[in-house]
Amino acid sequence: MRRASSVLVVTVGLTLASLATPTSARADNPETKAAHDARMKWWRDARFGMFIHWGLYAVPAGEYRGKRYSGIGEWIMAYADIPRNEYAQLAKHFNPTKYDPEKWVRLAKQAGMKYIVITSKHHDGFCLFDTKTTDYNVVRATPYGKDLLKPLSEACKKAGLKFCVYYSILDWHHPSQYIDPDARRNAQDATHGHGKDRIHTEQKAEYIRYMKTQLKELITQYDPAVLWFDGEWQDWWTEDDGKDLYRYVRSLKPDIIVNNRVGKGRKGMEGLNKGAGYAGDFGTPEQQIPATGLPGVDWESCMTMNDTWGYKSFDHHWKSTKTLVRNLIDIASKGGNYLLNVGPMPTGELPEAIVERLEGIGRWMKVNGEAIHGTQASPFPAPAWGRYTRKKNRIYAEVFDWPPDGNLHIPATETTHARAYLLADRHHNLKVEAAPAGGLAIHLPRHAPDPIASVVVLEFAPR
Ligand code: FHN
Repeated sequence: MRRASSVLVVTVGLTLASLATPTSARADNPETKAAHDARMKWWRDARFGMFIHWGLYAVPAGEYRGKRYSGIGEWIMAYADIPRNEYAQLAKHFNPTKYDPEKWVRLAKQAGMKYIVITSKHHDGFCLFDTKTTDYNVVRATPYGKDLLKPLSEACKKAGLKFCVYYSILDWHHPSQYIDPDARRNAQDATHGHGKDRIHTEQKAEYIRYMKTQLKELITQYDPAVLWFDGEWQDWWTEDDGKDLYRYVRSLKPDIIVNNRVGKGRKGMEGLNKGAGYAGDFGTPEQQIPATGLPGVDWESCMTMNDTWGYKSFDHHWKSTKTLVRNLIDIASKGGNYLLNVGPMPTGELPEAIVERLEGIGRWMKVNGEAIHGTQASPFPAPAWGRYTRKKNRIYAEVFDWPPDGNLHIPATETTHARAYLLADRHHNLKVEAAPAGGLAIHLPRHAPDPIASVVVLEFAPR
């Protein structure tokens, strides 16, 4: 019996995107493909992670001095044009006494998430961790007075999830940076020139030292598995700066994984690299899913559950659990990871709408998780009725629209197969036969076991 992969070889016209080629920890010692694959393995198998945007911006929650802002919650300092010292006063009101990292980790794990990425410092420069570099941190500046990352990193470790941190290169609080006066004066957008951020050139080296000190604290104190950089778009940050920072963090922790926002590789919100050789280990599409799989490219779509990353009290535009599960399936079918965001409240609680969705995703994943975790991209183009993923000698057909005639057509090139069954009913074999038009026809029961997506497994005898 030939291996399933040879049985199911289908040439599909894919637009080969730029390949994200690994950048080594040391310029003179390129990482081998085998070493890179070993470093990326847990991340590729994970397929699904939790993004957490949390910080002082949760206090105004999208509203400031009686005005509500339509933009993303964590940009309130920009949208409300709040001077940095006035914004820093929010720290006095940040007291998440109901913070329960064990509960967050439990929710993530039961949802099938294998890693958690939390903002250690967003663009506002406020640090959620115990840092010696600035008093502008949760331990020194808030009534809460305790490190937020430490208990979360410990809860992740206990539960077997990877703890990861987001870190913004852009820092609106740091004295080295400012808004371009012309950009500010002429700002037509709601951000008052933020996004056109400048640095006092003579202070850039000092700021990079500041970042490296904080990154060393993050790596040595919390042992993150991924460093998720962001805020790299301003002109004063270069690809060489990114390569230097990439090598620096990998010199501290050689097996750490770093996204492509450490440098200047990404093409805007599409998130994939403009070409080869840019720093970073994976592409970062934001609020979108690539149209097709991208052979040879590691990528992760980061997306929100409503319309904001940081908590907003009046953003109730929640995606349904069905949409969130089908996004996960679509992304996995293309060989990517899904980084799904939650925005905690200033109390330390997660909005009930988020908890409900995580629990709903968990109910689907409890039955069907094996069709996501550890899978590779579909060997076929996406069918109209759903998606495919694959793992070893199995093809998983995630059926969104149950076929009215009860026949599911799979374009397998050979008809030799072991068996077919529903993940929701593993012990009942389904009838499989060669389809007149080629491929296989699997005879399904009358009703779909799950209205979100029902998974049919086509299992080929291992070679
Ligand atoms: O400006 C940030 C934004 O606040 C948020 O953190 C997203 C999440 O990927 N990244 C930037 C926008 O691309």
